[in-house]
Amino acid sequence: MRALIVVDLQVDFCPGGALAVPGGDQIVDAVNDLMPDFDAVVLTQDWHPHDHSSFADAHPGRDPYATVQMPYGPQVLWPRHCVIGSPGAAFHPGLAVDVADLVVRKGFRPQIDSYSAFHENDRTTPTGLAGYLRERDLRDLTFVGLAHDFCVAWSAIDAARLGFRATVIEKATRAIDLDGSRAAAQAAMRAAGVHLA
Ligand code: VGL
Ligand code: ZN
Repeated sequence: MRALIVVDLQVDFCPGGALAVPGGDQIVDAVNDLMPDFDAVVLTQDWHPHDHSSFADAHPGRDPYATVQMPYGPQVLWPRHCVIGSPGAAFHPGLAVDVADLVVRKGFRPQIDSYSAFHENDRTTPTGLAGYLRERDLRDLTFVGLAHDFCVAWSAIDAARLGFRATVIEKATRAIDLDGSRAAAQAAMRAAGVHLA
């Protein structure tokens, strides 16, 4: 059985948002059109407390997009985005959210970020999504959404490592592309056995 995993298609990641991904809103129609082809649709939602440790303004003297060392490893500092309950944390208004079976929120623990839909950035604390998918026998996963080079890539790589079949439909994603992160993410996905379609 096949699931479509729609990653972080939220207002703050679209043009005009706090952490806008170029062209982020251009994929909404393509994502909606894919939904009927799957046995299940899962949405992920980046969902941060207002003082989340991934925000640059929680690190006095640091600029957005700098990298700092956290107890769990390197962390890019982001502009404040997807604050719990804020308009920017809402799904893009054109997204067919009613079709979704499950919404997975991530990044809600103040001290740790969570790019992947499966694990927080320590790469061990689970979100529970793997158990949900296995229990429903959804073994073949297709990833779309934002951002290609962060949350989509980390999710697809984790899925492959966890034994799922993982595909990314690249035309239904857009990248932040920070210092070549798009090409690096593509290489890492290929190395992990993710299919790039
Ligand atoms: C994301 C940076 C920070 C993403 C989320 O959805 O790719 N990127 N939070
Ligand atoms: Zn975030």
